Amino acid sequence: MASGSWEEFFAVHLPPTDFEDNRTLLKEFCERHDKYGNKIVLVTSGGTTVPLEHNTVRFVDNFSAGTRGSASAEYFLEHGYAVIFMHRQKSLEPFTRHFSGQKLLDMLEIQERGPNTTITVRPDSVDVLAPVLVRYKAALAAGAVLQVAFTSVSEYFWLLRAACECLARLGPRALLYLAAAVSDFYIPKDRVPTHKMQSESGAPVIQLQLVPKMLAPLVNLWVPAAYVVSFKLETDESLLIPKARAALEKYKHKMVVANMLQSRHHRVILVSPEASQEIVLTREDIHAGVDIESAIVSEIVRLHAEHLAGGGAGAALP
Ligand code: PAZ
Repeated sequence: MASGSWEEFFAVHLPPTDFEDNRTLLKEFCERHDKYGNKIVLVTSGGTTVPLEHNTVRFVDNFSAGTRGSASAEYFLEHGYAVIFMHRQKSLEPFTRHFSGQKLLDMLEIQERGPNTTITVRPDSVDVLAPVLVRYKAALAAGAVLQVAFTSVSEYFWLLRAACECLARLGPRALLYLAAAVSDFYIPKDRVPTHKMQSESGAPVIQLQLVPKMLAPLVNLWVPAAYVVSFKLETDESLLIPKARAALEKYKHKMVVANMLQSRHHRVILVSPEASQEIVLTREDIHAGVDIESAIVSEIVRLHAEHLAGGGAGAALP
């Protein structure tokens, strides 16, 4: 087993404590939707942490709030996909993302009449709440969403591999939409202290190591027939497209959605081996609250359908 390889990562890092429960849920979900010939998308969302202690008080984190993943999950449901939403614990989730902070409480009114207290939705909030509630209840009734959560990078990888192993049975009907911001660096298990680091010991020297690239086994071994879309985030525009193209060349998957940190919510570039296509929201779109994920997901759904119609061989951007 090569040092720094993905095999070594799984050999060294133990699965999370709730792993078997999640694996059972993933298996049941995939078997059920496979039986009906449904398409399933795995949406990964939010950022992974790198713990600095085994009993974790402190960790390295990243910026991702799960905006992209949670919005995309809703649009995939609208397109008839069953959705595995694999997200960072406490990051944004489909449907509830519309009511973060105190928004939901502000939509409610309370009438306190002794034991007959009633809570109602403010009349001016019904139009906001009702459409989201209708879509949420429909997804629930159809059993169309399964949510599983991770926190650390190792929990993410264990869940990712388990989800892939369950999705493999769907062949090309499985779509992977890997929008999570996964740490490129971590601290190997044997160099992580058990207990909270103490300041009396002086300033700690922390040496990070490269995380193995899981896209390679994912594309080649775990879900070889699936339609795989990865994401690439950069802060230096000159690196964005070259790095997206390099990833496609290296891993041979179907698409990279390239985005810049500063503009990610109104501009992305869909890069495929054959072409690239920019999606940009206008000022009016942004003002009207249009989600860029609506256009991203529509285009990916179109390409996935072409891919399926072509027997899983490949489909080109316009
Ligand atoms: O979660 P968010 O909406 O704030 O950000 C989305 C994103 C930038 C994390 C995503 O679009 C993305 O690029 N993910 C991959 C990041 C990476 O290069 O690892």
